[in-house]
Amino acid sequence: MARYVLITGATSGIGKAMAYAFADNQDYLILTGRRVNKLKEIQADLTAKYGISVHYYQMDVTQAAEVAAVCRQILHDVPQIDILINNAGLALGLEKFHKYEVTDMVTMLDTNVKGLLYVTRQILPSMVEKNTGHIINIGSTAGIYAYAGAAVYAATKSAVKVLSDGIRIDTIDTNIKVTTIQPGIVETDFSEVRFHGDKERAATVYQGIEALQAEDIAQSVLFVANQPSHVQISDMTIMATKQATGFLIHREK
Ligand code: NDP
Ligand code: 8X3
Repeated sequence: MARYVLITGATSGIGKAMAYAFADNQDYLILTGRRVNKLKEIQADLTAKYGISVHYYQMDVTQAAEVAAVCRQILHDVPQIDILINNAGLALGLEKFHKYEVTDMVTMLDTNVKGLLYVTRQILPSMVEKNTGHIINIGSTAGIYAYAGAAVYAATKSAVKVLSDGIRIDTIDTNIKVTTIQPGIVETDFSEVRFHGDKERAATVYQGIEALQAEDIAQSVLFVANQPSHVQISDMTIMATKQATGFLIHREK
């Protein structure tokens, strides 16, 4: 039976790839992000290709009041959210802590941690009420292994993992599942965003290594979401083959 899948940050990269993977699985989609033109394009394409129901909403996860209003609207427009994928996130900068732009640090916390809290706090009560649902949070290998110049990004992804664990404990007497997905290096717009639009510098991140692609993560998430009701995958870490920790990567010259 088709499920209603809400994805935050569905305009590009892993979020967009997940939209296509779940659409191919004949699930219904609720796509959110800030760039509404992208959401509109993706909705049109998915509807044409897969003939499924796709709703989209502009939603900046850093804005608590906006998140509350949009989530209320979503819960009014669709019967329920079966799967919530907290994917919206970013790194900004790669710099020693004592030199870091404070605004970049705060934006990462606001997006990766507070954004996840705002959305989940709005959606989870309806799952508890229906005694069913699955929350899938996109963490990172950075949440396991801190690396140079990324103390705050790593801390936000560590928080994602611990929040997932805490929510799993708080919903233990329900049929709700909670999963943290921890990808390693994935070739998306992530590095371009991190380096404030510097495409050349962003490209160097993926040189000499066959990085993961957004579709690889999407297929892993679909696998996690398609387990029988008694199977809860709590955590999944996915690295490139030539990657051993968050930042230990073997590059071919
Ligand atoms: P992209 O930059 O391609 O995608 C990021 C998505 O997050 C976009 O859709 C963007 O949408 C959305 N987003 C960012 N800020 C906000 C906001 N304030 N409100 C709503 N949406 C927002 O990168 P990825 O696909 O790689 O990143 C997706 C997730 O995966 C992130 O949480 C990232 O930390 C995580 N990750 C990425 C890895 C990688 O190597 N690429 C590895 C491990 C984890 P819009 O700008 O339209 O709002
Ligand atoms: C994003 C990938 O390389 O910054 O989480 O850990 S990395």
